[in-house]
Amino acid sequence: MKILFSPNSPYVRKCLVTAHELGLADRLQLLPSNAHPVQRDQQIIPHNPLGKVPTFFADDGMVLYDSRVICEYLNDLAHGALFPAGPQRWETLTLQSLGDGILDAALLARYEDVARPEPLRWSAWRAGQLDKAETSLAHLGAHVQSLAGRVDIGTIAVGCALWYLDLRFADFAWRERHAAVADWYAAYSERPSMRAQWQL
Ligand SMILES: N[C@@H](CCC(=O)N[C@@H](CS)C(=O)NCC(=O)O)C(=O)O
Repeated sequence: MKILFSPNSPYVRKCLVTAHELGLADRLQLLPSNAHPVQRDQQIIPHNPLGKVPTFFADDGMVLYDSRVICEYLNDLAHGALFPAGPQRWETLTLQSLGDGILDAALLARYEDVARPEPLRWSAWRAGQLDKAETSLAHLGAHVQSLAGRVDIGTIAVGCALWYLDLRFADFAWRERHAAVADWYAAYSERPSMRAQWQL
């Protein structure tokens, strides 16, 4: 199995953390990529017309994107329990959507900082994106007891979102306002899957 890789992509990381939790990380070969919304990576497009990473190549030749599909495929392959069945499934998938939504907003703010030409930047729009992270963290803080002891696609997505906020938005200082989430993440980020480092 192969995956188009970028070391700072939180969605790629989400797939790799998932693979690690499932005992599949060693079976994944990392391939170089340069996904960018403006200088688009032409080598990705024949496989994934969106030109994004993660893009994943299964051993049978099937190509999968995006991170949600890749993670569920890996879970099925390993007969894992990261996507629970029954009523718990919907809560877990919604938590995944919250983690991914924080990432979507943070990535848009990041592109505003580094991809958009300075004269075209719109600070209120950037602030609006980071406020999505803020309101989502407030929601997580109010329901933090529901995260306790859980390892599934929901907590993986949230963990990767917090990892990315630390990587790109240290000034956002989310721990100062969301102590309960910080406590949860302090323990969760010690998991071997979250501590693992990947490089080409
Ligand atoms: N919803 C997608 C998001 C993937 C995504 O936006 N990846 C970024 C890198 S972190 C990317 O490829 N950006 C290039 C682009 O926007 O064209 C997923 O979950 O995989």
